[in-house]
Amino acid sequence: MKLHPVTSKISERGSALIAVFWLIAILGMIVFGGAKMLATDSKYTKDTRGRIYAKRYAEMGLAVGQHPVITVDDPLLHRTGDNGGSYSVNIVAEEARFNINTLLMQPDRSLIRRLFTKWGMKPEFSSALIDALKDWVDQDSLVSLNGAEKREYERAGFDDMPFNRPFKDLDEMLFVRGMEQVHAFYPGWRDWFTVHGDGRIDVNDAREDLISVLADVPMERVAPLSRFRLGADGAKHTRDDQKLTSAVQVAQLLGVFQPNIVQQLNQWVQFAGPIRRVESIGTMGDSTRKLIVITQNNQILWRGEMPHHGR
Ligand SMILES: [Ca+2]
Ligand SMILES: [Ca+2]
Repeated sequence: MKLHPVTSKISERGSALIAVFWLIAILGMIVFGGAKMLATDSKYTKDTRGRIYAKRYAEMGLAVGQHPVITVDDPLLHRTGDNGGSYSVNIVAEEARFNINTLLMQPDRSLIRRLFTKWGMKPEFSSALIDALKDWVDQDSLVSLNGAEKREYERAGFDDMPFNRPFKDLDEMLFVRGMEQVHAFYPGWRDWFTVHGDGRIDVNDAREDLISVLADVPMERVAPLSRFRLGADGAKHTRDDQKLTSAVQVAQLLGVFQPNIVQQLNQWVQFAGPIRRVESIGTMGDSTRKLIVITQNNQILWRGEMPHHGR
């Protein structure tokens, strides 16, 4: 007997959801057997256990978030366990970030300069850092005005640097001269960047301050675009969210009408980036762990842990 196509689709989703529930139940049993915190445990034991269980919760969230039938508004993405631990999963387009390699390939440096100014960098420091980043990724060994190539790194005691190729991992950026200082005064720098995608920003998932930098408008001008995306309930990742679909629409919501800026936006934005970023935050007591998987067509591009900055 052949099932009616619609029925078959619904039952497929239904059984996939049951599979997810099973997954949670099984993980729960494996992970949390004997997880009880004892009143007699020392603070050290509690902290260690908290970190381990926070990570396990985060792993559970990742497993759920990677499931193909999960949608961004699914309540399964946020759960609290019997022992007080919890996970919360956020699914966004990886393209909601600036591709650092694309950014450095632009002959026009105004965008990256605006970004560093936003972070509070002084102009001289920003210029030197941009030069050093550029020297790191370009193939040649010709040092830019305030940059750093092989000789500069050797003098500082580092061999085999720069890599003279695009960044493959954000952590590689930390090798670049000047990035250590950036990391010290602004540990959240990673949240702005990616090394994946074609460099166009997915404006449906991009944060407000990034859009403000991208379009060179003050933060308050981004508010109408934010309200549009959130839908009538004013909440993110709910059924009534609305999708931006064109650069002209983005320009109108931001109140920018100069043809050159609309043109620039056209070149820099997209609306449904194909790379998925699943971020899972697990908590247990005072411990918080953030695990991330970046996937494209069910292939894992990157997987790892990142510091959680409370965003
Ligand atoms: Ca170079
Ligand atoms: Ca909404």
